[in-house]
Amino acid sequence: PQTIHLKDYTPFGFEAESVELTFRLAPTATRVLSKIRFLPKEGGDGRFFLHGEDLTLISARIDGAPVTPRLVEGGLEAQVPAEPFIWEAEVEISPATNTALEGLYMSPLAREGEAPGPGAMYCTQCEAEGFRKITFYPDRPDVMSVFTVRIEGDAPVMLSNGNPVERGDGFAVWHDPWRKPAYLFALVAGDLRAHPGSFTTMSGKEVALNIWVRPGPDEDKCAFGMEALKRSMTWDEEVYGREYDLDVFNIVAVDDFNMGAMENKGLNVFNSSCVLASPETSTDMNFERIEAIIAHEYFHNWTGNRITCRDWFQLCLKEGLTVFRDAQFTADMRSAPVKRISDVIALRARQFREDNGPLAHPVRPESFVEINNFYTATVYEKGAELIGMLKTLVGDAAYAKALDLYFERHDGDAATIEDWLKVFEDVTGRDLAQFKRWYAQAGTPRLSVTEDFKDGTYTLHFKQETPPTPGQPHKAPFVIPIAVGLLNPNGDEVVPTRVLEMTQAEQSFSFDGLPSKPVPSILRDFSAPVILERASDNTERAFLLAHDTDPFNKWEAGRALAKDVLCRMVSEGATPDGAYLDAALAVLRDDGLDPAFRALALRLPSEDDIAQTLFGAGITPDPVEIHTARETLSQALAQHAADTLPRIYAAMTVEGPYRPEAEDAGKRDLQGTVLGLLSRIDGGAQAAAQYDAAGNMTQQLAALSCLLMIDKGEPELARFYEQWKDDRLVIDKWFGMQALQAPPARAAAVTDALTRHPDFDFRNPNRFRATLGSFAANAAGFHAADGAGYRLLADWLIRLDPLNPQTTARMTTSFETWKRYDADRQALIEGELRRILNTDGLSRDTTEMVSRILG
Ligand code: BAL
Ligand code: ZN
Repeated sequence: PQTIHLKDYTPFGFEAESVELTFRLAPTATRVLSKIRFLPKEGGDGRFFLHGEDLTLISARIDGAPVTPRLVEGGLEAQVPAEPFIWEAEVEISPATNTALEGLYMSPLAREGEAPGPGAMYCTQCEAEGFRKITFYPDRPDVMSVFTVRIEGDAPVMLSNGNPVERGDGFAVWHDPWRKPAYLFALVAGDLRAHPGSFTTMSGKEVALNIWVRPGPDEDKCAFGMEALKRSMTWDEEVYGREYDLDVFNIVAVDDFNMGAMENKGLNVFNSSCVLASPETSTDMNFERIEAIIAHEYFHNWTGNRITCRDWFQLCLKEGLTVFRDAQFTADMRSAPVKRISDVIALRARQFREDNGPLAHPVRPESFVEINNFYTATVYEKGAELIGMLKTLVGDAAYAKALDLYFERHDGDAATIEDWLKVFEDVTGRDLAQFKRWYAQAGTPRLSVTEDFKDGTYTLHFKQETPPTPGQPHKAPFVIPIAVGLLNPNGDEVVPTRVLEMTQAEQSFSFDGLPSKPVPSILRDFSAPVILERASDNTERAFLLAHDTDPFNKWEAGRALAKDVLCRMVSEGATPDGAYLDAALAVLRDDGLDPAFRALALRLPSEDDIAQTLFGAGITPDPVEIHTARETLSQALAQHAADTLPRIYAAMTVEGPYRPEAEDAGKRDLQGTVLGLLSRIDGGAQAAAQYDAAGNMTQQLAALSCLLMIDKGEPELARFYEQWKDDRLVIDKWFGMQALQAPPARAAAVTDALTRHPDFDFRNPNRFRATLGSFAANAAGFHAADGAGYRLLADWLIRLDPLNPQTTARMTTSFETWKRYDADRQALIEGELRRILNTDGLSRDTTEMVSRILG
């Protein structure tokens, strides 16, 4: 397959002034007619190439005269006039058999060889390169045009981007006045019901809002999403001054979707798991995630749609910024420290893992084979961290000015990272050349620090080092904003937070006039995505856990303590550490702390996190031993806190009807954590009682999870299935928790049995991820020494690949950590990776991923 390089970027030689599309919908023979006015650009090379995949060309015309274009790899070429001209084409496509879920497809997927059911809807997904499966087109984000779309068919609801123009018997016409790239095109048609709403923008314009779902129980699950949308619209006006720009904003929920959601202009399409919510069927975590994703997609209207990307190498331009904006929104709606801590946990679990393995790549990659493989934690989450660092470095006021300038200068553009950084340079006068390295160099910097104290002066000596990553053996130093505060030994803060700007490979910073040697709190609020290395001891960690005024570092101290204890239990056979147990108990009992914070502080580092840490310290991790150590420490904490658990459990009971608000959710979270500990000493009695009494999914699922954790819960699992068998999103949870929580020795067998369940449709990405993805996250089960887990996952990846390459390729990342493990496990994994790679007809997506993982 062909590798595409950033350095080879050349503009398209033609403007697409206007696009008219007509869809004549039919499940296996949809006709798409396109009429596009192209203008040759000055200095263009005149080569007229249009992308196209899986299309049957029926006819083509230029300025009304029939032409026969040359069909070439990935599209077509034609001789065109040197003057503006009209290109017309008619193609045929088959949405009903499109299981890849890119381009135009139908959901629910029809059974093989059968026609789609009467409730099936037409739906599109065009980012990144799905539009070329709809018609021949310059399918690249820097080609922007004004689209008019006519949909012909018998569906009661037919939607596209922009504003509705006309609706008649068997047709609907939509016009989007905003120029956009083809990846933001969308069409939806089917028997859908609207949950309506409305919003008055800051300039007084009325916008009609709708969340569209299939008729039935989903209709009652839209209210929360609608309110979240309105909150997002208000927030973007108040915080970024961004107003919505169409008469309507539509969201559609679809069950078969490769991603979480998609920001198509005026017509967002959502994976139903990321928009539908009710207290009975959704957990607090689901509610929070739905609110964040609705905000994310809505915020893309400005950061992504009004200002888009010049090419796919610039993906982080819209994604990093939009993730940063949705995190700010969640922090404002809920608890800022809890949001920050949760984000850092996720960053370390996904991005640090990626950055420290064979798939490491820069936030702005320089080459790719398949762009779908670069919708990664690095582009998204590390991309957002870069925005956060930039804001820390320039300050809030300059950040706000730079954003205003960005919107003013680049509205309507397909922009680059250079454009983005230039607005900051112009506003602040800073040279950001060194900062730009964050976009170009992969890998997580290791920031080590030593200290000395003499005559009232305390000095921190920092050293940064970034390990080699694929294709990048040597790294130049980064600019690292290091937020530091100092505490007196009595626990008072003696120096409040100050941002040190490190630019050299080694650099020292001093603080004068101190009465005694302070305790440092370094990298407050996780001010940079680095691994901080500092010789510390558990006394100091316990001190910071008790006294740090920075909530992030307070939590971080507890986490470092737990991690140290767990790593010593695994590598030295140590027993659970008394200092840790005392510190954890103190947090549990501290009613002055936010319950959500306490829940986070009591959660032990994940097994994967411990494996990564041990590997970083030169120790080969054994997943089963790590699992055992984590279980042992949890058990010890349960016994240590036994007298306190019932009081906290009772105190965290939320009275009154369910509300998804952060305050109530935090209490339920802590109650769930306590229930986990209680279950280890009461044999699951309290969990069984909670299961029976639960009036919402958060408590029902928490109780079931506790029972599974102690290898009980068979009857509850059966009852759960009976209760929810008609709700596919809840049944995803049922699949997921069994695969995730199966005891390691049985995990592969349990998962294998789940894949034989009549409800396991592996073509549905949510079900596939819920089952196989959860299994791969069951670290000790997946890495069972006999290799059964590796074999099971590889079998299913090989099976899914011909139907859905995108989801298959994404799931190969379960193998990305393979080089951490012992020689036997490495050999087993390598065998499976080679088996996948040698599969006849393997997709470009999966071929690229597996080749990169193998290295
Ligand atoms: N643009 C793909 C989905 C998202 O990041 O919003
Ligand atoms: Zn996004």
